[in-house]
Amino acid sequence: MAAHTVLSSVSAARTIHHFFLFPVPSRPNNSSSLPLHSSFQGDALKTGVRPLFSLSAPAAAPKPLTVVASSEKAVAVLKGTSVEGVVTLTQEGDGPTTVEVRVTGLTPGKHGFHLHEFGDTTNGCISTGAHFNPNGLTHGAPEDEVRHAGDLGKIVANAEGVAEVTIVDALIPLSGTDSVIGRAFVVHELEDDLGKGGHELSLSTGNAGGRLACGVVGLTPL
Ligand SMILES: [Cu+2]
Ligand SMILES: [Zn+2]
Repeated sequence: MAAHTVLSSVSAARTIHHFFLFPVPSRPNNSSSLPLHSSFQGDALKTGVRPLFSLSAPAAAPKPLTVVASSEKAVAVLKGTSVEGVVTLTQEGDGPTTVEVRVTGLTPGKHGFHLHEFGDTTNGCISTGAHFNPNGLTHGAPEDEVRHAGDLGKIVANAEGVAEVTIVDALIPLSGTDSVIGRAFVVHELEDDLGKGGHELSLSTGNAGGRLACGVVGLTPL
């Protein structure tokens, strides 16, 4: 049962799906907490009193009111010593968030890629804190049910050091109580062991090594 999808990658045409079925079993209130879809089907108020300024047309029958799902878009500009990139996030309604990633200046191969808790870079990427973990779980793979919300797995750089990938993930919304606006993406030196490496850091960070670049997620026009 997965909440995360990698749609495409320049270095290898991979497609990895990480969708939760909705509603997310571990967060039963999640889908109902965001009033993005609603309809009103109540009765019109009937007082039996004619309006003071009577119009010739009869009162319109009550129509169901539908609030169209909202869309949100956000961006993070990643900066490091030699690594940089741009991450764009879009979300429609309370659906999954699509994350488009392009990072340059990497060593070829796999690099851990996470959403960290704080959008604070006063002390460089270290002050972004730990992985975003609103549910108090241990570190895991994006496909795992037990994972940090911020566990987005890895990005893979090609021979030119460019990683380009599109990820779809249901645990990093752009609104609501678990919104990721104001938090930060971090690209790591090493591959994330997804909690399975047996290292003392495996269940907290995936033992992904140093932080090469980071950027704060902020809202941007659609
Ligand atoms: Cu990280
Ligand atoms: Zn984690």
